[in-house]
Amino acid sequence: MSVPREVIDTLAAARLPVIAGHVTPDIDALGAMLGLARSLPSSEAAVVLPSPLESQKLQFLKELSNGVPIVAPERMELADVVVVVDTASTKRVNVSGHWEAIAQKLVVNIDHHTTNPDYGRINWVEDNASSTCELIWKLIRAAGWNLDAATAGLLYAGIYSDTAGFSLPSTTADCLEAAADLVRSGADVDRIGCRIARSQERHEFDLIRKVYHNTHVVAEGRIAYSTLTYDEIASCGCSPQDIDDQVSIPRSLSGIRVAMLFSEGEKGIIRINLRGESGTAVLPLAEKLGGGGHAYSAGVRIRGTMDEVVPRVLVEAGQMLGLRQETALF
Ligand SMILES: [Mn+2]
Repeated sequence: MSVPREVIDTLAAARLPVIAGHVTPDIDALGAMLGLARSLPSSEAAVVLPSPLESQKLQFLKELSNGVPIVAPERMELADVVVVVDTASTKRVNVSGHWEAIAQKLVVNIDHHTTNPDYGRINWVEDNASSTCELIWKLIRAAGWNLDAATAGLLYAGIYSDTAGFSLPSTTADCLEAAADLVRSGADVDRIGCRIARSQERHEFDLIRKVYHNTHVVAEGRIAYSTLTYDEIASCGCSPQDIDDQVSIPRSLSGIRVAMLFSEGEKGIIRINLRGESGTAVLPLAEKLGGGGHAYSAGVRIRGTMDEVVPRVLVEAGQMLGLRQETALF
C-alpha cells in the first residue's frame, strides 16, 4: 500500500501539528511521535505526553529527539491537526482529557494494529507493517521530508523493538529495506541496540528475576505464563511503565504456543500481554476478553485480582487451543 496522498497533503499543510500516541508509550509509539515531529515541514510540530516518562528504557529516545517540544494542554487547543500514531483505539489515546479532548479536531490516524477501527478523520492503517515507525519512514520518503541521523535513529529503534530485534514474522523484506535506509541515513545501530537490549537497570533486572521465578508452564507445555503483582512491581523499585516486553521470558520456552504476562501495574487492574508462537493467533483471545492488538501480539486489561483473572484467562486460552477437558491448566 502506498502512502495516501491525503495524509501527505494534510501533514504538509499543517501549521500547528501536535502528535499523540498511546497510554504507557512504548519505543515504537515514542519513536514514531518524535521522529514524525522532527521531519514534518512545520517548525511548530510538537508531541504531547500528559505524564512524564518514568521508564529508563525510553529516555534515550528523548535524548535522540534533540529538543522536540512536549506541549501543554493549552497548545493542544490551538492544534490545527492532531496526528495519533500507533494507537489501536480511541480509549488508548494518551492526551489529557482523553479522546473527547481531540474528537472534534482534524485527527490523522497512523497505525499498524489490525483492530484499529479507523477512528480518525483521515486514516492510514497498514496491519502488515512491522511497526508504526516503518510507516513514518515510508511517509517521510514518499513526501520528501528531511530525514537526518537523529530521526533515523528514532525510527530504527521503533522497528527494532516492535520486531523483537528483527526476529518476528513481521520482519518483512520491506521492513528490512526501511531499516537499511535508516542505517544509511545515520541510525546508530550499536548505540540503539545497546540501549534497548543491553542496558538493564538493577531494578529492571530484579523485575525480570521475578518474571522467571513466577513463570508457570501448563497445558502440557503449550501455555507459559508469568505474573507480577502490584506489590512485587513496587518491591523491585519499578513503576507500571517498566512493564514492557517481559512476556518474552515465558515466550522464550521451547514448544509453547501461547505466552502470557499478567501484571498489576495499577492496583485491581490486571494487564495481560499475549503472544502466540508457531502460528497461534492470540488476537481472538484478546478480543474475546475485551482487548486488541495484532494477530500474534495482543493485550487486554481486566479488572480484578490476580487470583481471579489468571484462572479465567487460562480457561479461555485452553478453549482457544482446543485442549481436551482433562488437560491440566493449573
Ligand atoms: Mn507498534
